[in-house]
Amino acid sequence: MGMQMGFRWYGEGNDSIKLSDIKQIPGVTSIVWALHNKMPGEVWQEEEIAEVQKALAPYGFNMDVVESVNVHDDIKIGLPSRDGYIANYIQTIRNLAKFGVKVICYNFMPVFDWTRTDLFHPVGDGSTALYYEADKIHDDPKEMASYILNNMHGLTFPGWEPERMAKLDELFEAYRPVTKEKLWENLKYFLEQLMPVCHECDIKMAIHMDDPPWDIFGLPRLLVDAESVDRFLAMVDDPYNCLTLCSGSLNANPENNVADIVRRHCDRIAFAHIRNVKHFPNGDFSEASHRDCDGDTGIVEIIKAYHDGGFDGYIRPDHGRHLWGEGPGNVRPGYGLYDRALGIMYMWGIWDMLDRLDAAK
Ligand code: DNO
Ligand code: MN
Repeated sequence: MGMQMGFRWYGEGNDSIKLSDIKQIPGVTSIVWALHNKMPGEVWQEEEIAEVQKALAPYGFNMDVVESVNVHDDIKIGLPSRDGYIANYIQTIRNLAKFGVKVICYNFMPVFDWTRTDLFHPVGDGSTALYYEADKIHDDPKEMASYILNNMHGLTFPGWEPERMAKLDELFEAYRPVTKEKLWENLKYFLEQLMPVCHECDIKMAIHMDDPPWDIFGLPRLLVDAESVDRFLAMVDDPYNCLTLCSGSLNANPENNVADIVRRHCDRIAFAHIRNVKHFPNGDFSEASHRDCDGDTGIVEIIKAYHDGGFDGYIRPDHGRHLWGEGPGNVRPGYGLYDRALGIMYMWGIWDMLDRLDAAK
């Protein structure tokens, strides 16, 4: 069957990109979606899911992949209240199953989702991309939060919403007892409750890699390299406990070899994110076009590893650059139309050629 191509879309009225535009990108069959108005811990109701189904139906897109159903902090911290939130998560899984959802992407990062210092950094050819400047990362999360709020063009990005930032002290206090080992335990507890339901519903849980893949502000991060991926898969050794293997997140650390991880665990990767990253000597990195030589992630080798592994899961271009008039005010950082569409054609180019070579063997 081969890889199944997806495109992340933020929903009617919430994304400037139209489904009719996505329809024109060759080979896209899945819309990667979410109910973005939902707070972590809330149950996703059937009527709300049905709305998305209704929007996708005229275009023939499936809704097989959700990114993300976010995990409530109490589950990550391991508070007694976690059981109630896990019960809600299970109800959401059951509701999603009624609509044929196959994969749920989520992450287990404390407090923050991905972190960058510049959302529209010039790449040098007139386009811009997400950028991480090591020197601009403040040790103090409050300073960091105010830097972010002042430099993100009035945008909020997941985990860094002003309402959450206002409660930063409380959140950090709550996470104080959560060591890295404790966080692993809490992740295990969460997944073990979910697995029987995932089997019943035929839905895979696919954890996203931590981005960037190292501890920040003294908060532990788990999914950071090959060793931690091994540990994660062995910890809950179940075919429904899977990865969202994000090439760019992992490769922010140049030591990580993403193609190796694909070769090792292809059958446990439910969802592949293809993102290219370029490194600079002082620890800075920029996101780049998907073309192999524009970054250091090894995109050709990664796609080849998926192909060799007989990958038939879901894949999507991850963050792209902002091109051809896309910029602050008209595009979600990293989620423009054009560069992701170019990335898809690049992936198909590699994939189709590998198919052809196999057929000629
Ligand atoms: C993905 C990023 C993240 C991701 C979440 C998954 O590449 O854009 O925001 O969606 O971490 O939970
Ligand atoms: Mn990703």
